[in-house]
Amino acid sequence: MSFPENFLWGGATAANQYEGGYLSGGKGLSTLDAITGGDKDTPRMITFKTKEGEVSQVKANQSLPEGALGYIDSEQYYPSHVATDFYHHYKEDIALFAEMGFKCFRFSMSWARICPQGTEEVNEEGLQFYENIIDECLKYGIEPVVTINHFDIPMYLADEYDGWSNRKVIDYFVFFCETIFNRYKDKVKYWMTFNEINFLRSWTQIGIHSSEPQSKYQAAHHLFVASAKAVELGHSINPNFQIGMMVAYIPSYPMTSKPEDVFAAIEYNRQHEFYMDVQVKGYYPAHQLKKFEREGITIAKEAGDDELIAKGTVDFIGFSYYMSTASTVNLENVKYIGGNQVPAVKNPYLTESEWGWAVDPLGLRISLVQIYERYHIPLFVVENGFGAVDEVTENGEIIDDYRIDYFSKHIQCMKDAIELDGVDLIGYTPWGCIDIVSAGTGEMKKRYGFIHVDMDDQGNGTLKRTKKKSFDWYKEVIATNGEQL
Ligand code: P53
Repeated sequence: MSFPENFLWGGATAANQYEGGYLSGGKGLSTLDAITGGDKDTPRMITFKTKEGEVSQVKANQSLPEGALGYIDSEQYYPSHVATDFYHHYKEDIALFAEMGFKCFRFSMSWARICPQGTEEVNEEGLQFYENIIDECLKYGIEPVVTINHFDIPMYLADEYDGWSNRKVIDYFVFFCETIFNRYKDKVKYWMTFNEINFLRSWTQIGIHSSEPQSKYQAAHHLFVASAKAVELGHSINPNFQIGMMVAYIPSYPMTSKPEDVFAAIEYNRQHEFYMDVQVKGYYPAHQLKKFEREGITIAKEAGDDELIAKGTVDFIGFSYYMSTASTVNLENVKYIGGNQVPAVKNPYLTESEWGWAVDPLGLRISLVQIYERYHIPLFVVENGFGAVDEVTENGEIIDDYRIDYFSKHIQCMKDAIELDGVDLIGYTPWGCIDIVSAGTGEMKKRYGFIHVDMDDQGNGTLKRTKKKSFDWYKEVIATNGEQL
């Protein structure tokens, strides 16, 4: 058998895209609670109040005026407020995961549910909510895999501290980690600090008002220090903890064999390798320091930061893989495709999803090989999947053969990476194993799940759960430990 016997088959979600209950049980506001819905053509917006008290909005990836405060506008629709209501459906949902045979379930803890302001005041009801989820998982022998922070920050820390640009936020984050490590130390073994740390750059995600590279990299430094401290602390609380980093891995191929294109791909790939280098090797890579020098970026460090980063390296690399891209210096002839954060160069050998994400199963094997041979620590594919519009037939079925096709090809490539390349892969958690709100577009229409949830882009729906065709397919994959695809 190619997949190891204890391989962690499962699924993945994130609090703000799934839970809802945005003010229930003592939860404080998170930045993402002030981000509107949208679709392919309508960008998500941040609603806020200026220092002068005026209500305004900007695109979710843009900067905010200094002193602007996140604001919930009753005229707008915010998908995080109900999402697909895991808050009230967790027992039903985890029972469905168990029915599929999940060995693990990756979810994130909302910082603002546990520390409503992000500071050192703890909300017991929030802690209990996650304990219920964990207990429900353990009841079925499902290993909880916790993302400590997934794409948001308590609103108070954004409003009062300018989020991660402020060093004080490191202490608050470490306090949050200490709280959950202590509480769940005998129940949770697998942790990841920050989701897709290489994408953290906006008010939405890290609470910073400016979008200048200087602010972004200063905040990244604080995230690195916080993560390193969390890793050290976690290991001191329970030496069996496996604490990982999490990166969005989008490998870029040279468009041609022209050496300049090859170099362009190297430069593109450094964007994610930088974050892995710091968190796995424990130091800033030379090319990044040179880039800072060239671009006039100065990172304010405190004495001891470099040592902390060197000591607090992670136990495994969790990464998301959805697509690859291509790099070239001849930009005038290329076509651009969706991509999520930035337009991506179209690779003429690949087709794309409706949202313009290139479908490239071999790219997953390429990623596994590239990452493993660079870092030599265990890998965990913690996100992968196909966002698509699902049609519900007249008799209520969802025949998602396109999703089955996507997954079977990707799983085959993971198998090859284990069997033929010797990669140490510990698990696989397809994204949005049950339908949840899209992070990029804020819509429900872009679905990833094995389980359909009746909910639309305006927040209408019964929230009823229905198994898609892929549900039984994935159940069989897990039952045969990846032999039957
Ligand atoms: P949605 C961009 C590119 C690759 C992964 O994305 C990304 C993003 C940011 O949107 O994010 C991860 O929902 C992220 C999840 C997200 C998932 O990809 O835009 O960790 O929160 O839902 C899929 O289709």
